[in-house]
Amino acid sequence: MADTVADMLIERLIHWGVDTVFALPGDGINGLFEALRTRQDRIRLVQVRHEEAAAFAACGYAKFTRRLGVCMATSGPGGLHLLNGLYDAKFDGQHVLAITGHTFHDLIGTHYQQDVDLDKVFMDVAAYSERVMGPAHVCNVVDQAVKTSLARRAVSHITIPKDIQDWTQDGHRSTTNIPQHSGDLFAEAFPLPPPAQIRQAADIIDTGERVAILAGRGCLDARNEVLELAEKVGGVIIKPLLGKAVVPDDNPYTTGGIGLLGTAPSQETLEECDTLIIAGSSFPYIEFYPKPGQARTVQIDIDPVRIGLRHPVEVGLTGRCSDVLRALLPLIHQKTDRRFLKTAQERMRSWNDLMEERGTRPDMPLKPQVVAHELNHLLDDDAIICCDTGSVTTWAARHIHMRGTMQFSVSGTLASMANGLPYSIGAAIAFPGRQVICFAGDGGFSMLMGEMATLVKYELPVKVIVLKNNVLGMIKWEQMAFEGNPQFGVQLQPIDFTAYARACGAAGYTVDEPQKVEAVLREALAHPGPAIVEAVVDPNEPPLPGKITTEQAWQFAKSLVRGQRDRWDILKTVVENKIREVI
Ligand SMILES: Cc1ncc(C[n+]2csc(CCOP(=O)(O)OP(=O)(O)O)c2C)c(N)n1
Ligand SMILES: [Mg+2]
Repeated sequence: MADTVADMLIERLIHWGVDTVFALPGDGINGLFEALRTRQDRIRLVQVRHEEAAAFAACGYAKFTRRLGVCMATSGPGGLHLLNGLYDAKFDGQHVLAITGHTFHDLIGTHYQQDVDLDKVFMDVAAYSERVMGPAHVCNVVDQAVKTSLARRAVSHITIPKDIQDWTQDGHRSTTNIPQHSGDLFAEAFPLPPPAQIRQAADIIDTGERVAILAGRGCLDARNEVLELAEKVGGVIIKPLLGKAVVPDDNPYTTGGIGLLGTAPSQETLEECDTLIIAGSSFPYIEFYPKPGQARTVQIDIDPVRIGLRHPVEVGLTGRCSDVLRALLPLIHQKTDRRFLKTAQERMRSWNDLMEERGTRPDMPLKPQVVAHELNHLLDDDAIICCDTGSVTTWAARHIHMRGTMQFSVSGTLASMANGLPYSIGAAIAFPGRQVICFAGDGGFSMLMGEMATLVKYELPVKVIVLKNNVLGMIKWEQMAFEGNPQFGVQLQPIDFTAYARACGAAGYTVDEPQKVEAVLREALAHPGPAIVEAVVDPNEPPLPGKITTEQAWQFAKSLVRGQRDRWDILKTVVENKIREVI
């Protein structure tokens, strides 16, 4: 039988090295599914329960493997469901290809069923979005979509009307569309700034006395170069969350994270530096950068558009962080003054003591930090941590420490809930044998919890740690500490996640006592299949910033006065936290 458009598309993807597609079927993509069915030995379908999870899984897969992530959804609602996961990929600069179906080519625009022009809908999220018009078109479009995604670290989208997927005849090839003219070669760009610019950057760094290095996700493959830079300049490495795995957390040159969920020493380092090197980061929270004028700044980024995005920059170096740093390092003089670094290290010692104290609290109700802290000790040196969005992110950011070849990700710039579980599907599919952890709140987890069945179906031994506080905790604290309002609309109807895990065919564990956390986690981690650990934690534990501002304290007090219903419990928890910090 002659190849169909769908066959040609899947063949071309295989040609490009794609071996996994995250998808959920529908009548708009039955042609494509048939092409997948007949090529199961070369390309794997991972069937999810919700298309949003397919897109998140593709994004997680791309983040952890650096390969193209591919997801597929049917026409209309299926494609629309992909959107949030695709925006996550767009925002965090991940190469993801989405393939969708459309209604019959000759009924488009007639209010026919599922007649959504997804190529138009996806125009904002995708750097490339095209509708395949026939057999002679498909190869050209696939090649451009793949190349655009890889080159721009972006989302691409291809939609194909359902009947066209089955077409085999090529009666309408235009004469100029010479068969096989489109090439499947991706020639990656390796830009390097001109030597004079690198020299200029080196001079700025040389004159600095207090150097801070903000090392983001663009440095994930530049650990040695970043460490060498820090060593040479006696600098302090600060890691925005997407760059958490750039250097291990116990490295003496780093003060860990930054932002509301970061450490106080990182914030103080940025407040006091006279020179800032932003490397591969678009860390969004502008208020945490040095005040404009305070520090001379050099920025390295693969995307020139990002230079000077958040902070005024004196010299911008466009290129990969590893390449640019390798060119820059020989020009930088070794500094002998270690005072700035030493101060940061001393602060880090007390910060770590504080975290140790917070993470080992014997109090009831169980503190969420205790769960993250205990988990940290039990993780493999190559574990992959997929963190969801909420106050859980704070606990993971502060208590889960990177070491060895561990990888860590969150929905960074989109900061979407529900990414954690699908990311872990992408990670576990890509790395069988590696420990994969999903660390989520009860709100984020319940959004896409149907994907537990996906873990079971594909025997993915992901361990899902759900911090159950029966509240959209992060928002509760925002309402109080940023707005000065009593909490509203944040309470969650409790779910028995352990019973749910078992209902899906996974193992379920529950823990609500600090003394039992280690044993329960140990047992769960040793379980050969997927499992949920439901940790019932204190809903009144605030994810306070490393350094609380007077404005936040004031708003917080105001919300309590205005009728916050757990005010006494909250006050008690906050006051206890503060007292512990002082003692
Ligand atoms: C898709 C989506 N909806 C809403 C939000 C706003 N939001 C951020 S964190 C959060 C609460 C998360 O609650 P939960 O998962 O229970 O974690 P917790 O904060 O309680 O630890 C909400 C609603 C978001 N970031 N993403
Ligand atoms: Mg919660």
